[in-house]
Amino acid sequence: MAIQKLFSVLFLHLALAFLLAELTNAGGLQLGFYRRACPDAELIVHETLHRYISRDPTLAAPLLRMYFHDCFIRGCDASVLLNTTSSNNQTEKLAAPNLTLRGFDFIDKVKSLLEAACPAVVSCADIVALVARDAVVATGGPFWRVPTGRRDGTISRSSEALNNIPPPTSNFTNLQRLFANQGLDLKDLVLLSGAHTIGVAHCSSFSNRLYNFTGVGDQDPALDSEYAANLKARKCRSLSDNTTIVEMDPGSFRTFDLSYYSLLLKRRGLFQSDSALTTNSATLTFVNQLLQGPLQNFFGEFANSMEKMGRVNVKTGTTGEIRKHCAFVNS
Ligand code: HEM
Ligand SMILES: *[C@@H]1O[C@H](CO)[C@@H](O)[C@H](O)[C@H]1NC(C)=O
Ligand SMILES: *[C@@H]1O[C@H](CO)[C@@H](O)[C@H](O)[C@H]1NC(C)=O
Ligand SMILES: *[C@@H]1O[C@H](CO)[C@@H](O)[C@H](O)[C@H]1NC(C)=O
Ligand SMILES: *[C@@H]1O[C@H](CO)[C@@H](O)[C@H](O)[C@H]1NC(C)=O
Ligand SMILES: *[C@@H]1O[C@H](CO)[C@@H](O)[C@H](O)[C@H]1NC(C)=O
Ligand SMILES: CC(=O)N[C@H]1CO[C@H](CO)[C@@H](O)[C@@H]1O
Repeated sequence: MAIQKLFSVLFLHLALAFLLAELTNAGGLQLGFYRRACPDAELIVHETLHRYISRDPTLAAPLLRMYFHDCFIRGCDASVLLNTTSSNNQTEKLAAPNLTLRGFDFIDKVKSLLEAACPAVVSCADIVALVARDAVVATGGPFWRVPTGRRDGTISRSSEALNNIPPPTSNFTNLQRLFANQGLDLKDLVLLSGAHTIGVAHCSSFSNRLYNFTGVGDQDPALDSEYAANLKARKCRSLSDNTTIVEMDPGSFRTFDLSYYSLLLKRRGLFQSDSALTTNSATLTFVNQLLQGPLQNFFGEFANSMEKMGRVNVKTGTTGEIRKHCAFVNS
C-alpha cells in the first residue's frame, strides 16, 4: 500500500515535471537555459545594456532591429553578426539593408564579458535575443521571459539579406509573403512593425515618397501632404540626401508606446511598408483594435510576437556552434 502510494506520488511528480518541461519548451528552446552553466548570463547582458544605453539612448532601437534582421535570415542564429573574411567574402552585413544597422561593437562587448564569466557557453544568437528584449524594456516597453538555447550558424550571405528582409518600399502583398516565409502571420506583421515606435530612419529609406514617387516628380498620395511638405522643408531637402535622419515616431521616438499606430491612421507612417498596413482590411482592423485597447494589451501581444520571431528556424542541441567571437565562426 505504502509502496503504491509512493509510486503514485512519484508518478505525479514525473508527470508534473514533464508538463513543466513541455510548457517551457519553445521549439527546442528553454526558459533559463543558462541557469546552471552560466547563471549570471542574463544579468550580464542586462547590466551591460544599461551601462551603454545610459550613455547613448539611441542604441536601443538598432539593437531591437538587429534581432529582426538576424531572425529573418537563416533563423535566429547570429548570422547577421558575421564579418566578411577571406573565406566568407560577402556576408549579410555587406547587403544594402545592413548599411544602417548599428550596435555590433556593443554585442562584441557583451560577448567578451560572457566569455570571461563562462567561456564557450552563451551563444551570440541568444545574446541578440536577450539584448532585443532588454532594449524594449529600456525604452519603456514590456518585459517577457526569453527562451534560450539557440546556437550560432556558420553561414552568412548578403544575397539572402536582400531576398528576405523586406525593403521599406514593400507593399502589403510583399510584407505578407516575406513574413509568411518565416511562419509569421498578419497579426505578427502589425505587432512587430510596432517596433517603429522607437528609432530613426535615413531620408534615403523613404524620400522616393517625397520627390519622385512614380517618376514624374510627384509625392506618394498615401503620405499626409502636410507631413511630406514638412519633411522636405526641414529634413530631407533633396532626393539624394542619404545622411539626414528622421524620427520615425516624432515626439516619442525613444519611448515604446502606441503612437506608431496613431501615426499610421494619420497617414504619417514613414515608409510605404508602414502605410501598407492600412491598405488591407484585416491589418487595418487590427491596428484599430490595438489603439482602442489598453497599452498593456499591445505590450503582451508584442512580446508574444517577439518570442515567436525568436523561434524562427533556431538551431538547438548539437547543431551549429557556440561562437567564441560573434563576428567570426570558430576555426
Ligand atoms: C515590416 C517590415 C519592415 C520594414 C520594411 C522595415 C524597414 C526599416 C527601415 C528601412 C528602417 C530605417 C533604416 C534607416 O534608414 O536607417 C527601419 C528602422 C527600424 N526598424 Fe524596421 N522594418 C520592418 C520591420 C521591423 C521589425 C519587425 C522590427 C523589430 C521587431 C523593426 C525594428 C526597427 C527599428 C527599431 C528601427 C530603428 C533603427 C534605428 O533607430 O537605427 N523593423 N526599419
Ligand atoms: C567587423 O567589420 C566591421 C565593418 O564591417 C568593423 O567595423 C568591425 O571592427 C569588424 N569587427 C571585427 C571584430 O573585426
Ligand atoms: C567571393 O569568393 C568567390 C569564390 O570563393 C568568388 O567567386 C567571388 O568573386 C568572391 N567575391 C568577392 C566580392 O570577392
Ligand atoms: C507589390 O509589389 C510587387 C513587387 O514590387 C509587385 O510585383 C506587385 O504587383 C505589387 N502588388 C500590388 C498589389 O501593388
Ligand atoms: C524621377 O524619375 C524619373 C524616372 O525614373 C527620372 O527620369 C528622373 O530623372 C527622376 N527625377 C529626379 C529629380 O531624380
Ligand atoms: C550617399 O550619397 C553620396 C553622394 O550622393 C554618395 O557618394 C555615397 O556613396 C552615398 N552613400 C551611400 C551609403 O549610399
Ligand atoms: C557594417 C558593414 O559591414 N557595412 C557594409 C554594408 O554594405 C556596404 C556595401 O553595400 C559596405 O560598404 C559596408 O561596409
